[in-house]
Amino acid sequence: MKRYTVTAALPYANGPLHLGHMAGVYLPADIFVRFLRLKGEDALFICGSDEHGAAITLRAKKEGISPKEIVDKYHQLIQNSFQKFGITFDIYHRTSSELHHKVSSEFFLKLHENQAFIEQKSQQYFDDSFQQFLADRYITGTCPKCENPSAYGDQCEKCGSDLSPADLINPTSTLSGLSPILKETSHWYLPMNDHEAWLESWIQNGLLNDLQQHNPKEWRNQVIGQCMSWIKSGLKPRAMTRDLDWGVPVPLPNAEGKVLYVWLDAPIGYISATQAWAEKTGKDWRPYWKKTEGKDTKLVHFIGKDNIVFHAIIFPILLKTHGEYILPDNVPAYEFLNLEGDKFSTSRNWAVWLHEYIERYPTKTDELKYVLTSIAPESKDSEFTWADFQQRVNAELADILGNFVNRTLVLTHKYFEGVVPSPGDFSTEEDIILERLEEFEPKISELMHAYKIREAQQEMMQIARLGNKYLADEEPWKKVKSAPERVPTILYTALQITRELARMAQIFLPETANKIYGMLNLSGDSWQGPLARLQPGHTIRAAEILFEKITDEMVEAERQKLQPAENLTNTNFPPMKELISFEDFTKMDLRLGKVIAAKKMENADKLLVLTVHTGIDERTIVSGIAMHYTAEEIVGKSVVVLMNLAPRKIRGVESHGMLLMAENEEGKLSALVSERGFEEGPTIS
Ligand code: B3M
Ligand code: ZN
Repeated sequence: MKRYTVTAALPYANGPLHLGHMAGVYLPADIFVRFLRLKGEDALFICGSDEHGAAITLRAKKEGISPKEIVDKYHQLIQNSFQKFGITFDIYHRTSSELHHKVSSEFFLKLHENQAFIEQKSQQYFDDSFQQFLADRYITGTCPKCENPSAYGDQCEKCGSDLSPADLINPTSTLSGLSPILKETSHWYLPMNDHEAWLESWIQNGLLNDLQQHNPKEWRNQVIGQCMSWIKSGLKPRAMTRDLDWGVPVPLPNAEGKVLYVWLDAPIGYISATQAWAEKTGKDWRPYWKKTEGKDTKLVHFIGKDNIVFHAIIFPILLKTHGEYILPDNVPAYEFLNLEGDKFSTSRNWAVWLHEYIERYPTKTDELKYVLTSIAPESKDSEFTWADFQQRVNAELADILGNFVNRTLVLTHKYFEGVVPSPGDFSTEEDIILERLEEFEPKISELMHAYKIREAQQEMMQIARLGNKYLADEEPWKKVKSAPERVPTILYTALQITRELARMAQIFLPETANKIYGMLNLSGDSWQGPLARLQPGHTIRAAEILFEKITDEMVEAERQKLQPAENLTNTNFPPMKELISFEDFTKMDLRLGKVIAAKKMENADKLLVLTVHTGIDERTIVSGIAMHYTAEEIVGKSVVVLMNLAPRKIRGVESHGMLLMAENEEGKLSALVSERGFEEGPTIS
């Protein structure tokens, strides 16, 4: 028996889960664990909420409640969704727990004792108005690599580059919208550059101290590729602490106001969760993590591709430097799932939320599991659409799997009163089928061990296809008249196919497998050893429909729900300018005026020379709006005029004031015009 510690990335407790999360982490991890358990392996499945870091505090600020309230709210919601969707964690823990704080502080101290860190002073961005240092998501600016104007201090989501605040062009505080100042602070850095040599040999060849640790052929190409490109471009020291008041406090003297970097404490969360599980169940946690007690334990991290560096480089450095822990055996990382032609986005509300799906379709969890596994982004990004969901459920689950099982059971009742018949002589075809049935389990096991879960599910569907074709070829409903002696053998064979289908379906479609076992009047089969046959004389139960067809109405309704929310946080807009006082504002004399004449400025594409009637005078204003209005269009318009702007000569013409315009997302200007019924001249207040 092998021992496995299987982890699934700890979701940030800052929002609900959507289908992208499920397809690319939790569902494949759950299928893998269900597989191991049925194989009789000792598999522990660990997860929990990631409750620290800027992801949480920024969300709290946005919702106007405390970080604690945020994590309490979303921890509950996420945990519930997992449970209702049938994700079978042995424990779903949380990093705000006392135990986690204790475990991660001790881990940090041990690293500190082993000289894992370098303490270093540096100048870092600081928001003076909020009195806070600006790390990670607290700062945005232009990405130096792709010029995305809204890159974060830790990462550019557009080009995927890993950044530090100092890399950003035009850095801006996300707290105040102001440009930050620089201020000295001191932090503990992990000199990742010192670890390049062993990491390279371990990741590429599975070797550590010349000992084989894992088989590099089992690792996904993208994971090895991403790690090697990090290492090749040179690892840099990375700060492992932050100036924040939310997180695990740095357990050292003179570290007030400092907490552990969320990516230091979160993976340690896997260990603290294991300890919490052990406390609850009275088991020993150490064999699942420690080198001495768990030498042969396989540690497997299921993650999304944006977490590769943390699980395949940083956490292994920490585990190795700590000294007592095993390193991961594999880090199966998933690419991204898109939704109806666009990226999933929480801020734009472009998502199908898991808890809402479960609420609307509580009896259709297997349908969703099946589709998400069919399109799992194992080697490249993939896409979920409701039309594809309908197609796969109707044409595959209902028409093939459901149809085959239903026909088999209904006919057994019809012809043999629900009792498994005794077969006569098998045809060559049937001999081949019964032999083939023995081949699915080893094939699917092999695919599962290679983390090819999508293909493994297809293999399971082959059993249903085989059965469906067999019945269609044999037509027992006709043979009952033309060759009645064949019918017992046909249904006996079809029932064996049904049982093997249920056995394999247990990992992918647990509800469906349960239903089939219920109908077969059995309670399930392990994956150890060959298939046990249904014996003649065994009574089965009534047949029920496994899958209802997905209607066009459901597809339409779901598509309608996908209306992106009004986007108030559009990151294409420039950030707000510096605050001004009310006194500053009242200095402006704003009035309604009417443009009574206009002409283009010679040799200037953008400028119009306007004559504006303001109520107290007629004045000349040079305005840069020629790309948006022709002279003819602007004449007669009522406009808002800034009256007391100091006169300025523009191309030789003196301009007295300014027209106020509004600019849209594409940079198109339009005049702020008056409501009807106002005369020109009054002051605007
Ligand atoms: N909380 C999830 C994410 O990056 C992050 C994973 C932590 S795993 C230790 O979306
Ligand atoms: Zn970029």
